[in-house]
Amino acid sequence: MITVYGVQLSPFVRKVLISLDMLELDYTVNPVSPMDPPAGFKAISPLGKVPALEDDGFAIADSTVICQYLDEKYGKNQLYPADLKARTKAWWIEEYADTKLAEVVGMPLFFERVVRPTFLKQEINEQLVEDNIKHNIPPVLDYLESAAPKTEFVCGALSVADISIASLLINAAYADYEIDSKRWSTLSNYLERIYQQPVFRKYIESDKQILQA
Ligand SMILES: N[C@@H](CCC(=O)N[C@@H](CS)C(=O)NCC(=O)O)C(=O)O
Repeated sequence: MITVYGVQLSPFVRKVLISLDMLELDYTVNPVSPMDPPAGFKAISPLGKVPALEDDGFAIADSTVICQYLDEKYGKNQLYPADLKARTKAWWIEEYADTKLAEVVGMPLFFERVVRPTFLKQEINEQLVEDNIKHNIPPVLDYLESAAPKTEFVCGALSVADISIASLLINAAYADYEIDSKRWSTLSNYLERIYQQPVFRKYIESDKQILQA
């Protein structure tokens, strides 16, 4: 029995949920908010962050650790390709997304424009958002434009590399940030291909319902 701890609007939680769907595994979600975790949550997630996952009592935290565990235990290299060079590329893109891309689309964009007003009922620091959009996001998208494939996905078939990038950039879209499809055309087309995948469409649909509610 697999339980995922975390809310699906978190890009790291969404990454794990989509990975579980790719592996066609059954799971339940315990919608723990990292802002109000239940007592004892640190026993499952020592840093107090989401996602965490429990598999028959075996608890692990961090989306990358979780995805690697799931692919090793249940996958046949669906999340990380078998070929070493392709797998290494997936590790790098996943790392870049979860650190650098998350840094520019997490707190100074999605948190400010969505979490702050919707869930915390606080004012948005729009100046901080605008500065971030002007100065910090473009170099990251420039790099992703150079790394995005013109056809298919980063490692050929859909892998954790694509899931990591798209899970974060979906949140940028929810925060009303539209990627300039002329300046970043390869990236825009690549993202569209990912969003059309059934595993993504399912979560995009349910995210919409959560955000509307
Ligand atoms: N590297 C972690 C990052 C997880 C993360 O930062 N989660 C955020 C929610 S999107 C969180 O729990 N933040 C609460 C905190 O930093 O205390 C992963 O890949 O799982």
